[in-house]
Amino acid sequence: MLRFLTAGESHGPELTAILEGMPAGLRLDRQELNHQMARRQKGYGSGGRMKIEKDTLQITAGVMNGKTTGAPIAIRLPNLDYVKWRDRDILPMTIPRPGHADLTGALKYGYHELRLSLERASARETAARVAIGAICKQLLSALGVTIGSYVIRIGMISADIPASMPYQERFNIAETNDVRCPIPEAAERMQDHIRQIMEAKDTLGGVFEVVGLGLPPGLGSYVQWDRRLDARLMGSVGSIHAIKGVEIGPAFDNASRKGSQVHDEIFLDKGGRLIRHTNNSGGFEGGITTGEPVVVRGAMKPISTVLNPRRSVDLATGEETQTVYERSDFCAVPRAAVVGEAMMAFTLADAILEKLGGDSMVELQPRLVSLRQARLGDLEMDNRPWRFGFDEE
Ligand code: EPS
Repeated sequence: MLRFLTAGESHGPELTAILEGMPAGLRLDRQELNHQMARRQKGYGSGGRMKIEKDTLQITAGVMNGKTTGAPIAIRLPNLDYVKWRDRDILPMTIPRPGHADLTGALKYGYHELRLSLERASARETAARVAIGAICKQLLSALGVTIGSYVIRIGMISADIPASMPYQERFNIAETNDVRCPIPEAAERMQDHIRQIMEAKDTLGGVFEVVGLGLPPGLGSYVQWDRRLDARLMGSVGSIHAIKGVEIGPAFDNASRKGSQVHDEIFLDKGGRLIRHTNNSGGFEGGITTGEPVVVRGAMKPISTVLNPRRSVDLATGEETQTVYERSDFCAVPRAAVVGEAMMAFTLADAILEKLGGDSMVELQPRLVSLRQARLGDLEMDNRPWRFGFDEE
């Protein structure tokens, strides 16, 4: 239902994004859109670039007088760093940096200059994704869905988050510190860890958690591999730069536990609602939302650009040598969490539109209200023996 494309080089004039499939009649709050852009720019461990950029959206199509029209939405995000690159001789780049796309890009596209890989493979592109995600978030918000994130690990330091801590509280506290950690004591240790790694001229990765609240049950499907919404979410969060592992809920912990400890038992509350007291499934059964919070974790590798030179080969001279440092970040996990929100927002908005159809908000909203809920009254059973009746002529 929803599609998006981005274009733009890291140090080129601008990033461009097109989002197609948004229903008509969604009022967009521009201040809130730019607030989302600013959230992606904050995070301890960033390099110098974030002091240069001030990402502000320009919407040039698909929105008229503050409301979506149903037409493709076009977004421009200027790169303020471009002025330093235009009209300047660029030094040749011939030594591929391990972990970056320098070598794979040159192999794939037959480049004679490695910077061409860097320019498009750069995580600068995530600014465009956050712009797309910010619009999707406003659609979700109009449908009662909230998305938030927080960091649960930076390098060796992990935050021990009590299971009873409400998600909204985790989001709120994460917003108050520059490592996006919901446990202030762990946040301080994460900051120290990043400070030490910067002094050691090295980099760090980590793990963030993105959560969707207020989703109706019944989004996604098990009937075909590419309709499983948990898999679609893993793909979209896993497509973020430097994300090398994704799990739904505590999937890797669940793998070492017994089934009786993992599966979320079903209870009936006094109002006839089918409820769970745990959410080890991360909000999915059979690739379909249960109505519990949707929880996705992303594992980010350490930033590939390391101040300490790494061994590599100069492709121009054929000599084994060392990498040359390019300005970069030291740890980008707090910022990647915000990008994770954007990718979740896009994927869930797509799934909701798939369920509700509708070209306009006026059509969508009543359909949302009429969706079947996890309630006894919505699940009438035949409750009598029956036979398979396949047509086997
Ligand atoms: C990036 C390298 C750095 C980051 C950049 C991603 O940029 P530069 O090479 O200009 O210092 O700051 O991220 C952004 C510009 C951004 O907006 O997030 C990389 O190599 O991926």
